[in-house]
Amino acid sequence: MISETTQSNMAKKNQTLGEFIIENQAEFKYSSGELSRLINSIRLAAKVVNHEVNKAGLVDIIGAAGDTNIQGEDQQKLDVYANEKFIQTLSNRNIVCGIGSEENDDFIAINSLDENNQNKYVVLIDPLDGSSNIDVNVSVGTIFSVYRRVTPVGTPVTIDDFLQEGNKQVAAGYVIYGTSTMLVYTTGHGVNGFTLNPAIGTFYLSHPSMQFPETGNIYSINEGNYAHFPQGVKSYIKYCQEEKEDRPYTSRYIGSLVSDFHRNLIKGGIYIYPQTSKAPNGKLRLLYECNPMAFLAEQANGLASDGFQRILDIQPTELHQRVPIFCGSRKMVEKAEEFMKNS
Ligand code: AHM
Ligand code: MG
Repeated sequence: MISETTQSNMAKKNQTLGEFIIENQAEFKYSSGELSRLINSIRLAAKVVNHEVNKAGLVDIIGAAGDTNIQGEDQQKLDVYANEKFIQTLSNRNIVCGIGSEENDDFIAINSLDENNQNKYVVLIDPLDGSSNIDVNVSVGTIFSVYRRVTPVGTPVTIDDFLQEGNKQVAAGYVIYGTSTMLVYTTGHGVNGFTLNPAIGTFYLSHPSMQFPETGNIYSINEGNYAHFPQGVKSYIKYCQEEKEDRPYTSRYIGSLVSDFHRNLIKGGIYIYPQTSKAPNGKLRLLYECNPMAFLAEQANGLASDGFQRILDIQPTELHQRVPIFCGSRKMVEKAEEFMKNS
């Protein structure tokens, strides 16, 4: 269900992200301004990372990872750089009480010994997803997810604050560093997309109330793994390729979750990273990739499943847990689930 407030934003296409955050602050039920400050920090870190990502093609000129550049600064791998920037931005501003990152083995407790730390939120982040695409100038993304802590405010965060079901998320989103840089996010009141004007460093509301088309004609899966897929996925792929009604569908796979998801969100489609005989839980991480994308998908009238159950209802047992994912246009995900159940 999209709220009236969100619908009213349809008319405000040239609104900046900053204005949008302030205007919609009240939509959030614990509206203390903390969540707004958090989204603001992500916006800032996204701009910094975007600047660096855009220079990636100049690597032969300014130096590769491990080199020292002309100013005497060490060049870092971009995923390490992005990780540092997001963590720095969120912790320096004293906005969250804990951060979990796909790049770090363990979670980080912020100001864990400071009883005055009244922050209520933890963030889980994949700072640069699909980073192998950087070397070939293909879009990559940042994915983030926000939860309200479950342990008492003012005490150090524990693993329980991070191992929450996805349906407890209070916000989630991604930044796509593509032909344009966009920040797409939800606080549980629909999904809105903002495009960066790089000349002035401002994000504008360009895609209000984003919705997955109910069905589509794109399927996105790494078919190179076909031999290792479960029978249900093999049969669904054959269904997509059949000459019938609106099929065959088109196959599109960038290998960058954020980009594949974003295209399917706009055009209609399904993204699948299933379990395989080599990777029985699939590849993607529940907390850093699947849950935030699932929250966005449902808020945009789509679905996200592990083939049998809703992603958002899975109880996580570990920080870096992997799960299979089937995500996108509602009817397509339902169809794929049907094949999984019947196989
Ligand atoms: P990463 O977190 O190591 O970057 O891996 C995640 C990426 C996703 O963006 C993408 O959809 C998937 O891995 C591609 O995997 P594969 O190359 O196995 O198809
Ligand atoms: Mg990743």
